[in-house]
Amino acid sequence: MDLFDSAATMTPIPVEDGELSFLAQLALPIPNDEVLARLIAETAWRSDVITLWGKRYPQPRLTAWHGEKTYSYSGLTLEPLPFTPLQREILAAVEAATGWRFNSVLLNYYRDGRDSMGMHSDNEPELGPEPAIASLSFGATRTFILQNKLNKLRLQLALSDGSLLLMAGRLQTNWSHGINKSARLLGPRVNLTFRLIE
Ligand SMILES: O=C(O)CCC(=O)C(=O)O
Repeated sequence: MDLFDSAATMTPIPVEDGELSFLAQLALPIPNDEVLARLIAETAWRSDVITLWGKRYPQPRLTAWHGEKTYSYSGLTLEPLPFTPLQREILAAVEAATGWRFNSVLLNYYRDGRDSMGMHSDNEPELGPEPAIASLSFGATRTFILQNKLNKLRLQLALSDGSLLLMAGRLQTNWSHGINKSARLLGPRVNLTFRLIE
């Protein structure tokens, strides 16, 4: 892989009370469609039930947790599977592009437009007060919604195949984010959020 390509710079997106930056296409040594097909086929996908405000709901997507540390959210405790060789290659490119180090990844598999992720913040204590979270997407473009917790301002970002979004600073304290269901006929999408668990 060309080192210069992997260090392509992230472009800041100005937001109040947080940090966001974006790279339209992360350079990887493997084509995006091959990465998507391998992630779908080779991942041990889980279909979990989460607890929100005391009620239990099936998650409207499949997930997997890999890396070095245990992670707990919404009443779930995820024991990590080791990074796969493919995930390690992707991790190296994400670390080079963002300048941050990560030790864990949450994979989300949106099988079609009916799969989604509710509005939430990644603010669990083990992420620390100002976590850097790198979100890499493959497959169908989905709309990422951000909402400011104080003034309710909403932003929308199209997360297309190969795009990398970095959330940092006070973003998780001051904003929530999610992916709505879509009525459109959409193909599969896999999103990887790389995190550093303390
Ligand atoms: O699929 C996405 O782009 C969102 C992922 C996300 O919000 C998360 O993993 O916390």
